[in-house]
Amino acid sequence: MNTITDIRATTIPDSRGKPTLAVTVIAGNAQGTFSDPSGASTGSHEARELRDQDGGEQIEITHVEQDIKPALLGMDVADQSGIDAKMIELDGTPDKSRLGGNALIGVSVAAAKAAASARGMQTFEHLRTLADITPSRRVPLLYMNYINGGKHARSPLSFQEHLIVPDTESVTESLSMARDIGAQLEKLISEKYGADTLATMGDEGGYVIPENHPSTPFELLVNAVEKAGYAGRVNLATDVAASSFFENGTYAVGGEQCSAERLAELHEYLAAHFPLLSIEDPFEEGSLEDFARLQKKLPIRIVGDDLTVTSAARIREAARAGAIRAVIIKPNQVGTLTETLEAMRAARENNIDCIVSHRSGETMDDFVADLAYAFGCFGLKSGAPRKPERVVKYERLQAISQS
Ligand code: 2PG
Ligand code: MG
Repeated sequence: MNTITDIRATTIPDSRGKPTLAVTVIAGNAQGTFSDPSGASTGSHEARELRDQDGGEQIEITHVEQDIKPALLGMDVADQSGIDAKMIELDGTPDKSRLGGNALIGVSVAAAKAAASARGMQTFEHLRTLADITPSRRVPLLYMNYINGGKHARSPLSFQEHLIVPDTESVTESLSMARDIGAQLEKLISEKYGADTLATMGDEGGYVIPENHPSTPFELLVNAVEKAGYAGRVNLATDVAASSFFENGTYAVGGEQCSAERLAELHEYLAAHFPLLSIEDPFEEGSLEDFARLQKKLPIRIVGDDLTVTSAARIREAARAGAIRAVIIKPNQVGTLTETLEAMRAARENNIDCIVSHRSGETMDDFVADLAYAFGCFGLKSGAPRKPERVVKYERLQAISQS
């Protein structure tokens, strides 16, 4: 048994320049570090993050080193469920607001990495010993967000993400297709809006265009795919993140206010005219019935993110309603690795595919690639491969899926 001998925390800047927590768990000669990501379009049921606005990141360091560490010292670092249960008990709130979801997930994932290292395993190999989850495919598809909107960009586009998803098992091929498509897209954007437009980059590395019509980004992506010579080999996807433009019962799309029915018609139009593989959060997070109505109409995957917040209970509820066929998995939404794995199991037991995701605020940590690969998830969503904190995750997936 490798017992936990020390836990250390510090803060580092995330990709938006805000301080975020990096936690190291030490077990004798082995150690693991996890640097927390942070969302901007967060679901209201996510684990509560305690950050600078709550009184300084110092609070988070204190929670890790003074509250959590004494409770975990001497525990078996490979006892993931025991470690997570102890932290949940110590926190004692339903939304992890006393110690902070970011403190808990930092320790939780760092412990898993330390355990992998103590056992002489790769992180994904160790993860497979923690849970039995039915795979969707051998290697996850890459979900790459090439045109940013919503809260991730200063853009008039309401939808948050417009993604390309190359239809291949090879990560190397997927990345090289993305590069070619990106080059064509750059030309198209520059011709249409002027070269200056290229200077702005969204949080996730995508282009930002001065356009508010919801179909324009998909038209640009289809054109870029064709010009790059990959027609028929690349699907598109979108994360609508509809909660972010929902106010007083209506949605603000393309400069107009529209009802849920009108927005549903728009989704149906987009699904009929573009090769869409999935639509994430097509309605605000409280609209389970609207999700279900759309999922019943469309043959493609409706995806829960703000709706389901990596919670096994909420995923089961969405499954019962027939509301989704895929779900976003973000460990920091729920706050521990054990609960993340429970959410993934709940999804697969209900034939719902998992898409493991980064956050819009990221670090150089590549754990999500191991998580997505370990359990044969349907997708890995990590932005456009144009920013180092996004690329590092795709490169990790490339390395482990070839080994
Ligand atoms: C999302 C994510 C990641 P954020 O909505 O899926 O792309 O954004 O991290 O801001 O919640
Ligand atoms: Mg989302």
